[in-house]
Amino acid sequence: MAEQHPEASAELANAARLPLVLAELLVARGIRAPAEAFAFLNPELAHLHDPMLMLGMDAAVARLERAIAQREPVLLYGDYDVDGTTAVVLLKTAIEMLGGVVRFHVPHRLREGYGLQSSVLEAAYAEGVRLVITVDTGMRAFAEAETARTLGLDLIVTDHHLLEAGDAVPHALAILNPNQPACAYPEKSLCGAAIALKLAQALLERRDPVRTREKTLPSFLKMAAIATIADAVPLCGENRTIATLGLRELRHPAGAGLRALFAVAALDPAAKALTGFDVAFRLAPRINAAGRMDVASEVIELFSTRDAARAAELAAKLERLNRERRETEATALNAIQARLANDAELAGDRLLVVDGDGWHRGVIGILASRVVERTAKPAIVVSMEDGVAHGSGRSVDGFQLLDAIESCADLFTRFGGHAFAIGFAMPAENLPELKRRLRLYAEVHLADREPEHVLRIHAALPLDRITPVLVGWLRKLEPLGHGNPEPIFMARRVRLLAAPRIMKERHIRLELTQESPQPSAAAGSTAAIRGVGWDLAARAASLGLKQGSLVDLAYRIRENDHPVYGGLEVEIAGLRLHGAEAA
Ligand SMILES: [Mn+2]
Repeated sequence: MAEQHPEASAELANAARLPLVLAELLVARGIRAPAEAFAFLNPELAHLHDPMLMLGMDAAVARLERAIAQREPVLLYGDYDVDGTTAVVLLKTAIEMLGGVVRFHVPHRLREGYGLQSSVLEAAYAEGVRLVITVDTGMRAFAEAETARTLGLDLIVTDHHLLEAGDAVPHALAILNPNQPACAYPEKSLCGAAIALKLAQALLERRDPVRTREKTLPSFLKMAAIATIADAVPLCGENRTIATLGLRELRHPAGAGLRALFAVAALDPAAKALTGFDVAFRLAPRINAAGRMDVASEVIELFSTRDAARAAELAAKLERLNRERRETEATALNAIQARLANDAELAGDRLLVVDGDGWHRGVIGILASRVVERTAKPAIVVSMEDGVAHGSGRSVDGFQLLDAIESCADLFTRFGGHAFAIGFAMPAENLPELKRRLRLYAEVHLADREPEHVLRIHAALPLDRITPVLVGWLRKLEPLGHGNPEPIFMARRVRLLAAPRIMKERHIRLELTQESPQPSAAAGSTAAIRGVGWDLAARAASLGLKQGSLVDLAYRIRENDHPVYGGLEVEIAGLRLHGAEAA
């Protein structure tokens, strides 16, 4: 069970007049005061921080205003993922709205790779560009920043990636990154597109504060919300404001690109409000597919075009690329599974490093995530291609993967990332040495830690307390995601009113009722509620579940919108026979 603060929860529930279970969930998110709770549950524009609080913002705005006034071409240099491409779209739109001239470059993932490239800066200079703004990249582009300085190009870096050890930053006219120690900006975990949003906000507010607050800013929040959810930054603080208000704006997409993308993803936000889940699992993969499999610049065209036919064409291409990506991913994942099943030494490692020839570099990050999900261990997937090893890694809670990688810095030609996700490139012959060192590193840093698929229970909630009113309150926690997880509840002493019904040989359906919490209390049987357990048929059989069995459940609340048997139900995340705690 997650850490409990019963007094703080009861106090908050009383003071803010909230259901106790909601107060418990808020306290678990570090919220103690009623005003904080109110702000969390009711995000509004006024919660966005003043962009001028960000270190470097003054200088960045002044230079950009000069460029706009003189119609000097500005080069936006992005990254190829959702965060990087939406960041380009955001700034491009803002600068063009103010009358400026924009060019953009998003590197080709395979041909150019991650990060700023000196050759692109040189070409831009030759074409008359004197101002370059990076988005979602640039924090470690020391050599390229030097190229810019030598050429006489002004460079503004906007990025959220962590600083190099020792806090050194590249030489630039301004660096917007709240992770700099000297930056007093209150929200440290903005994604790249949100930092671009803050720069756009600063520019627009200086031109017309009222119109910006009322009209422009809300429309910019759409793109920033997609990136905030897709980039898996914690959905609290300013990120929550951006995500919530942006999702709300997405109900009425004005642009041809978003409309076309919704159509291929079979989403209709006007009919059914978008959730964080929709963005993370239906929109983001399609946007990302462009950068993974081909050219991310088409995403920028998609979100910039006013031509519905062109937008439909580009969205259809994303759809095709996403399907290709899924197939590529499945093939490689099968190969990895086979490797782990057949290589006991590898499977026993605390930090997994799996390599293969020619695995598509666009999907190695997703593959690493899948391996982490299945093994509960940090994992790095390496693709070998033409003598170069490209790696992408994902971590587990409490293990700083970037630190592990930094301890091997001399092996890489390029590396970077953050606590949970890293990427690198190095000569293929360095791989055995990397594996050797990481194995030692993991022995020291992951020694006292057994991989476990922990089911985190957030609050106790007997089934008879699930009501439409409570569910209405819980809905105010949306958008759910990283840092603001969907609550998992615990109910003890739940009675099966019938034997489990098996569906497709794998799943179960249950008819449940909550017994009184204490065995001694009068048997007050309450209304029945349906339960569904995906892939739990074998578990139910091994527990010998039958009509009358008494169980403890971990569950999520679901609203089934089926016209006949719709209503509230529980999705079972885990179950055991009541009284089996000690087992
Ligand atoms: Mn990013």
